Amino acid sequence: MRPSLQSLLDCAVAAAQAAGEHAADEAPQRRGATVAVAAHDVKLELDIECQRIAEEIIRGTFPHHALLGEEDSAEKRAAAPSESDFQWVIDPIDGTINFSHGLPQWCCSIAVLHKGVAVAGAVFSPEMNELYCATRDSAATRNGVAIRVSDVQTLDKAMVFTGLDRSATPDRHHLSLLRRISARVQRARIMGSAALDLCHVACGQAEAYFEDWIYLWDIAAAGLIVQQAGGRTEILRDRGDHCLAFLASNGHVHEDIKNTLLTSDE
Ligand code: LIP
Repeated sequence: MRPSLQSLLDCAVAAAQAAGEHAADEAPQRRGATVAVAAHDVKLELDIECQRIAEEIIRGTFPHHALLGEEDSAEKRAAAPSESDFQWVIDPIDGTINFSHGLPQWCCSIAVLHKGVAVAGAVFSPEMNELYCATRDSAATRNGVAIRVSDVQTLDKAMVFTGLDRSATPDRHHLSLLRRISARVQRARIMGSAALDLCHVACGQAEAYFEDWIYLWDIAAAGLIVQQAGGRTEILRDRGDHCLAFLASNGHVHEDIKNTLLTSDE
């Protein structure tokens, strides 16, 4: 029997809260056990611990569902796909570098997809004391209160979140995207957590989020939350291995921000 959306959401919330609270409890070790995986990026052993906590809760309720997590090994990624129509997508600590430096802008993000479409999601930010939720057939909420995207209609009044341009090359700076967006919008910001950036769009605190070379686990739950808050999301490019160019907005500024992104100035 197909589980109800509410039962899926309840499990996502329980898993996100357990993993997030574990990370918060272990915060004194936040600078420990970091592995530099790339320029400007780190991995924490705590990421792996938190993913395992979330997976245990999910498996305890839905033992036959598929699991995809940011910390999965290459072998697990290469394993034969599950036969289940349901796939859980886990980012145990989104905003890892913020977390490792003691900044509160980090969260645990958990979504569940049915046949590839997000149907329930939870984003839990322990140090900001915020829980964002949505299912495919319910309004998005923050701490149980319905949230909605803003009515801002034009880019010159828009706050836009983005990240470092990971496609940077020797002749294309990490901040080229920020420069391009900044020229057109009221303010552009790099806050370091895609999931929380998207939740700020869902709450009407910002009008758009865009990032290239971002992963499915960073945006799956919060992308659904934006949709259920009346916003719009779009995969501008699928780069393979769950890596995307992803845009979300309040809907009103979507085409303008998309044109800004697709119009190269280099
Ligand atoms: C982070 C994203 C952020 C991006 C960072 C990093 P992580 O996810 O949330 O938007 O700019 O490079 O990918 O690695 O902290 O889960």
